[in-house]
Amino acid sequence: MQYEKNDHICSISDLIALEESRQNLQLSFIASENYAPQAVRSALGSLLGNKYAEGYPKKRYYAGCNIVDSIEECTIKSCKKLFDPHDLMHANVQPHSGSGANMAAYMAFAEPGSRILGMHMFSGGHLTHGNKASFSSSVYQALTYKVDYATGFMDYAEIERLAQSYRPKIIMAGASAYSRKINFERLAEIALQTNAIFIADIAHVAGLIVAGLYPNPVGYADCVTGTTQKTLRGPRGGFILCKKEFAQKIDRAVMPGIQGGPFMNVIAAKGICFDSAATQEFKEYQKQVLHNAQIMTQRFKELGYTIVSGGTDTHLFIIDLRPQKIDGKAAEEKLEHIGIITSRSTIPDDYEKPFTGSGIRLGTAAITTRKISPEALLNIVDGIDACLKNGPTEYLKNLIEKIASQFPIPD
Ligand code: DSN
Repeated sequence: MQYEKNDHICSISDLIALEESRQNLQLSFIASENYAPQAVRSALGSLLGNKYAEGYPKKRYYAGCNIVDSIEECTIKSCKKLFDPHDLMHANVQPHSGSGANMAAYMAFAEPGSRILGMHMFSGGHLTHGNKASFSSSVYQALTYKVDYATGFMDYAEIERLAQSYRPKIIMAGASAYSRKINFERLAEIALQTNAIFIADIAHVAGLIVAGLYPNPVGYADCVTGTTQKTLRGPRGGFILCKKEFAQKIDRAVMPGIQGGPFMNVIAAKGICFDSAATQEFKEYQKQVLHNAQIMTQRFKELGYTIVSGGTDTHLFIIDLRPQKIDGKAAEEKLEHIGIITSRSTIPDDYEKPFTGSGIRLGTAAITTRKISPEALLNIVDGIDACLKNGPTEYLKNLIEKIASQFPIPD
């Protein structure tokens, strides 16, 4: 196969060419991935990466920043226009990642040792929402809430009960593997009642929010964190919106709190991403992302698979593979052999560790960028089913390569 790694190749440019080939010939269903357009990639590779600009526009610690100041100001403006049209919030577009954005948000609102309440990883929460392997649990005293195991949906009465008894300084909402709409208004009420700061992490659903297909926490949350590389289809990176009264706390927590110099090339690429997300074309793309996730879950259900929570309101869904008697890691590996790239996932009442997981998570943001047809998507689901049941075959690998070449990654 053209992208198979040869251990004798140690030229980075040759390896980049192989990776390009792999991305073209395989199909990404990783919910946190997308194919960023050429304009975003050009900004990332531009000489803006040469510029040091510690500080914020017009308040830098280096000379020569007048042009990058304008770039950062434009990016902030575009970010606010997308998520905060009523100008309620302050935006910081410097976080290098979503984890960094969450770290800065915690730092702005809570002293080390303070209590935080976030979603348990098996229920779909991110590592930084209080998982014991993350700073969010070693620096803070984290308690996690779980979805209702019977339905797979968030249990707001239970979150309220936990918030009232635990009295956390911060309530964190948002997820990496929860496919349903989140009631941000209800969580804001719980935070208000319990005197907690409410942070909403929209890393996964940001693109759906700007298209009006998912609730926007702006107006409810004290602080919103997000990433640009997932449904937003931009560069790898984070951003934060916070109520204006918290602007200084957030800016200080990002720099000098946890970061030094901002990546000006990435900030420019975020600006391009935000501008492209404001277009009608992007809204149509998001509708299709959602539709494709629904086509896939429907077909998987017809084939007898169990979808956690019974379906999806987003770009992603999790298949509970326990009835198929295959774990997530084994399923991920089998599918990789035929060019279907997924990520193993834990499920709410899992008995496996995250490295194995009892499920797989699939997302449709990347495949929709390739403008996949509904027919091809159904063929892919049938191919996944055949691969999980009977193992990877040359036939299935060729089928996926054929579909990949029919729906190339656009420039
Ligand atoms: N770990 C990422 C994901 O795949 O959802 C989020 O940071």
